[in-house]
Amino acid sequence: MGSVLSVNAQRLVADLEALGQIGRVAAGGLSRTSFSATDTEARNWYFERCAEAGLTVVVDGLGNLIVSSPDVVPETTDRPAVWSGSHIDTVPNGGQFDGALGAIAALECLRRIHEEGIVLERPVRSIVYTDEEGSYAHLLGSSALARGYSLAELEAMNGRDGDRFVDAFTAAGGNLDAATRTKIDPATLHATVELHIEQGPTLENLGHEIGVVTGIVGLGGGSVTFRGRADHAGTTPMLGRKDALVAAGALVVAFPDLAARIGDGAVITSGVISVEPGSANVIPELVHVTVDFRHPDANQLAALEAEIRGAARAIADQYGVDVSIDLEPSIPPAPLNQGIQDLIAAAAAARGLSSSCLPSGAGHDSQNMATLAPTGMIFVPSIDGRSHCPQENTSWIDVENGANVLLDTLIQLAGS
Ligand code: HGY
Ligand code: MN
Ligand code: MN
Repeated sequence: MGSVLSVNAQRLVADLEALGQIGRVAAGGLSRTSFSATDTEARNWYFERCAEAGLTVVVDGLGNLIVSSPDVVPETTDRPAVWSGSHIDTVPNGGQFDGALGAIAALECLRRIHEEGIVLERPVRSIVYTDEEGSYAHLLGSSALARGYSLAELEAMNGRDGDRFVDAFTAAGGNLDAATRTKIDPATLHATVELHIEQGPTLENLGHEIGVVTGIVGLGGGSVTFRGRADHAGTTPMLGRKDALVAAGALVVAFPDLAARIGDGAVITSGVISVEPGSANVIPELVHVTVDFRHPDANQLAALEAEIRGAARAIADQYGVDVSIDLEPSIPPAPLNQGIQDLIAAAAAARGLSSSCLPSGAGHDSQNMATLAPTGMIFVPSIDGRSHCPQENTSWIDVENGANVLLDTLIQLAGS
């Protein structure tokens, strides 16, 4: 039973524990938002692990890290490669497994293939995708690989904190010209596989060890800005005010009803609201509301976006304020490759692990990679189904099982 090769679990756990200390904040979680000093620190830590293992790293124009084993048999070097990876940026005060698990497990798989001198039919590469958490744009790094960004798009991009992408990116050493030349040729990819925590309760509730992901939710987002009129909080009668925050509040309170109109699977969230001028005794003039919305069906995702746009305009009229709606192009839902799902399920069974098929309500770089090559995802259980918070946790045995199933799947995909 089991595969000829397994991960070095002790090293994998040690790496995840070490990475889990980079960006630790007083609130108990991790803050490694993209292009921040802690994100850069984590990347440098990752570079050191690659150097230690004798692996070579290429950094693309938007900071995606693409790691290869230098001793791939020459005639296979140029064959379409098998990619595996995830992200090491986090949400503010996030957890230590979201993204990190898949990024480090992929590195561990490449290390094991490299150090055992396993000769495969095509290269295996370990990837770290930039800004998966969308500090600047949902799944920024893998979107850059799949569709690329124009300079105008990058220059118009603002972060969740209101800062400009170009400023953060160049301050972190990025080159804007290179950032517009990231789109890859799908012919260079054979397949991609990502290991990730489930970030929900399904596997734990079922008591299953491995999740075979069937598809990934479609997602859209951006911001809605209401512009009212700053006035004195004490002398301005309630009737006739142009209060941008009352309008913004009306939009956020409407989210449950808007989602209910679309039905099951529709979710809408606002995680950041900024208010200007931001004084208790001034009627808010300018309010930015972030919007994150999702649905597993592309048409329903578009319908959900239309509901949000319609509600924002109607509320602006109702409260006598102006509104501007700035949403990114939505990222379509992605069905995942059935053949790779079968490989994952077989690898789990061969190791005596229970598995079940399930969709992903979280967005992942794999939904962009699925537009380029056959793509699969492996989930492991999240304790209490928690994620995007300091309580995010996964048992080390589930980490090891997930990484071994990933290794088996990669060897199957690269070996044949
Ligand atoms: O938001 C998401 O679903 C992912 O964690 N970026
Ligand atoms: Mn993630
Ligand atoms: Mn996340």
